[in-house]
Amino acid sequence: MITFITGNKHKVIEAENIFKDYDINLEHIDFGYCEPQGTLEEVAISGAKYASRKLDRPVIVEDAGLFIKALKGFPGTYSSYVQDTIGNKGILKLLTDTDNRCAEFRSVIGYCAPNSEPKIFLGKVSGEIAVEERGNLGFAFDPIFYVPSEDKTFGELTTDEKNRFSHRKNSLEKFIKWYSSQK
Ligand code: ITT
Repeated sequence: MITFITGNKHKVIEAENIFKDYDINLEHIDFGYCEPQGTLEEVAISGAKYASRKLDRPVIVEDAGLFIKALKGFPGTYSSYVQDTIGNKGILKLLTDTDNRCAEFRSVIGYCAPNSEPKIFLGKVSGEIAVEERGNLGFAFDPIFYVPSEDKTFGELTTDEKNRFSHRKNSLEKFIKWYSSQK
């Protein structure tokens, strides 16, 4: 059994959909842990270690972010704050008249068991920032994250479709491969 620590129910839905193809039981707990300001990797490492010790069980945590090239990686590690403040409309405004709309979603999974040190797994997906919000599926930045190969935003993809190639799919798959090889 692995416990996914997150306050984000959309992440849980996506993770459950990915784990169902594997022989690993996943439970979910919304257990607040203090996130230091730092890189995605630092946040995932400290969160996983803290939660595994507090709850005395193996856990995964995830820290994710949207990195926009023309904004030199912003909002990156500030993604939660930016989503809660200026939101998608604010991001679109920052990119008015910007030709280079390349962006990347990153997800870092931190895994830790009570008596071991944390391990991290990075997943990425490339895309572009759309010129307007499209679709009402997914969550947060999904309606402005456009995937050219699909000609759709993440907001227009079902969970199954997003899970074919998302940053979360890539990080969780790396984790699952490593975890399964440990058994
Ligand atoms: P935790 O409890 O797991 O920390 P969170 O929602 O705070 O949940 P993060 O800090 O990892 O998640 O994410 C930073 C921001 O990026 C936050 O506003 C998320 O909603 C958003 N985000 C993360 N993954 C996303 C995805 O797949 N699609 C759209 N937005 C995403």
